Amino acid sequence: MPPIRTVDSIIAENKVVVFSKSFCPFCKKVKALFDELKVIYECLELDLMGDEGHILHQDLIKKTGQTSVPNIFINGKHIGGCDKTLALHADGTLQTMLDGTYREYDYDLVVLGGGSGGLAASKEAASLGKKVAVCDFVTPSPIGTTWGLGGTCVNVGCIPKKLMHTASLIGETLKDAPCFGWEVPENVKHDWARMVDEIQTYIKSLNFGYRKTLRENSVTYINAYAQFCDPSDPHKLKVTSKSKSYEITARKFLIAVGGRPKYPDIPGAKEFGITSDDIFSLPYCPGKTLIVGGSYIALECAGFLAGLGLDVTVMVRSILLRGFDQQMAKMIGDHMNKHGVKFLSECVPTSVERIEEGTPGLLRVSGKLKDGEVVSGNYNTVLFAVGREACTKNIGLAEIGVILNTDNGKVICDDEEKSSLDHVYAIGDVLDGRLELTPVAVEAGRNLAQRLYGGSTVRTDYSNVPTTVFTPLEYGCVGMSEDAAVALYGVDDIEVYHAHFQPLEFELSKRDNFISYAKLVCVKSEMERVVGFHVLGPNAGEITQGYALTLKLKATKSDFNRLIGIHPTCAEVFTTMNISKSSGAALQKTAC
Ligand code: FAD
Ligand code: NA7
Repeated sequence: MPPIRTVDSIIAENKVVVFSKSFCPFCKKVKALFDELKVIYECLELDLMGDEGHILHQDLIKKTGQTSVPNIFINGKHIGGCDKTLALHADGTLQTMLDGTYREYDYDLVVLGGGSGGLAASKEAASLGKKVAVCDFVTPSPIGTTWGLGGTCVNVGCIPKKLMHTASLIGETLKDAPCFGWEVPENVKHDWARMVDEIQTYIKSLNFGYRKTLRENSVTYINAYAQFCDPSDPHKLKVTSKSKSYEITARKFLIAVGGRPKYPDIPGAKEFGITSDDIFSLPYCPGKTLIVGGSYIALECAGFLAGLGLDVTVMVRSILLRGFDQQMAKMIGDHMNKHGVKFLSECVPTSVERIEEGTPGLLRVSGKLKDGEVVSGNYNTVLFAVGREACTKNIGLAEIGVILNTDNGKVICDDEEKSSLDHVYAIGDVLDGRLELTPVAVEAGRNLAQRLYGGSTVRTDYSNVPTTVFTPLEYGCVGMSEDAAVALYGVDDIEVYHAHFQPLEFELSKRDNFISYAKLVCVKSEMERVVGFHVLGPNAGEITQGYALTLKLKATKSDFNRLIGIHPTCAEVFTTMNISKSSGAALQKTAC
């Protein structure tokens, strides 16, 4: 009689064991995987082993609690069934188990940064059964502003920005209200402190909601600053909270630390200036404000501050909205100027001095024009919007071997957000060469988690991402600027259809008469495929979101022509545009 085999004796004698049934498709899948990986394994087809098979199966159930097959062991460690094995293969763990380099970690995944991208990725990974932690820590701004969980968008970006933009639009609507029969008292005043208080209360409710959702999704929230601390162990992280410092390990890391505003290197900038990190919680009205910078954060802040009735000047080094369609950028600048925003063009700041204490106090700002002329002015507040820098300094990434772009400190990754280290990934604002937008970070985070742990192969499609600049007259766009399309296809292959339109809601007050504008940039040689969509007008974001799909689906101008509009809306202008730039015909003016 041969000695009676037990599950324990079999797994002790063999590195890899598959308890299988010959007809089971899941068993076949696992065996095929091991064959493909050229793994030598002991396979026991329990259904073909008579009584011994039955006894072994009962023994297996007792040992593992698992009734189904396949039931897999590697180096004596119980792995589980088919799904578990495939998932371990997908995230690279199976290989480490097979080649003997397997190591137990505190977490499967640690995410550095609890912003838009980090939160999305961590919840998705946890929902796929992984042990996940998120480290999030807000370093106070130079004037001491700090905030809660959720990152830039929720605390010092999209959310408070759009709410302040809304506050300013309400002011505009109040001016129109008498034309609609409302009796509005004269000298209606805006209360800055009340607005900030309401916005901050709302944001705190969002911070609370994020903490709750992490708990509900079994993601560990570590309110601490995370740094790789040991170049010889790239799986180890030091986390430093307000009260203690300790180390954790993880199989994989996701860098989602975002960015923070830059300051120009001039005297007084950090001592007396503020940035978008401070404006949304500023407890006092900023008063007469100088905004330095010509990009979208500068213009949006200038727009809502002016809309709230403040005296606003924008100091622009070169052009407005670099990277955006320059015809649209000029229209935005002209519109803002008409509404009282002053522009100090081709000028850079050289110093900021305090000349009066107070909240807001008084500052003297000096600057230099392009021709060398020195200018200066007094302002209550100076807000710098001169770009953002990736939060990758001092977190030990380069030391563990992660390659960063030396110009901007961002993490260089492949098309699957993997860095130069196999177990380190990056998404969101810190990922080099991608758009800095919340939905982009969220999509990348979800897709990455699905690929790492859910067997997905879907990559994030970074093309044709719609966006909106929330200036007083909003600007929405998707696809290429006219300038970029001409550069790529050549001027002869581009046709632009355009129209000015008047939103119905502006008609009674005759506000911004026919300033709103729409254009489609089309490639002639591709049956006038639309490669650029641009709209300047109320609710441009809402309009652009819907039409963005048409660019994804490669719509042509004739598709737009065949689409029936919704009347009376601003969006319908895109269904009726028939004047092309090349025709030289007088610009169409459409009332909605
Ligand atoms: P973040 O949201 O920045 O999150 C990173 C988190 O990591 C932060 O909480 C940070 O404190 C933390 N962190 C950093 N280093 C560490 C560390 N070492 N350890 C632990 N934690 C760390 N996008 C839009 O789509 N629409 C808009 O209208 C819009 N408006 C904006 C307006 C403004 C004023 C700004 C500044 C940005 C705006 N954005 C907008 C951009 C959007 O906010 C960002 O693209 C988005 O927040 C990026 O998400 P993220 O996850 O990459 O990083
Ligand atoms: P951007 O988009 O990087 O733009 C920075 C702006 O600031 C741009 O107009 C620059 O002018 C200007 N700038 C840069 N440095 C200076 C100095 N030293 N002095 C004066 N002006 C300067 O930054 P934002 O802050 O608007 O937004 C950053 C990102 O955050 C953005 O991509 C969003 O998605 C989220 P330039 O055109 O270079 O002459």
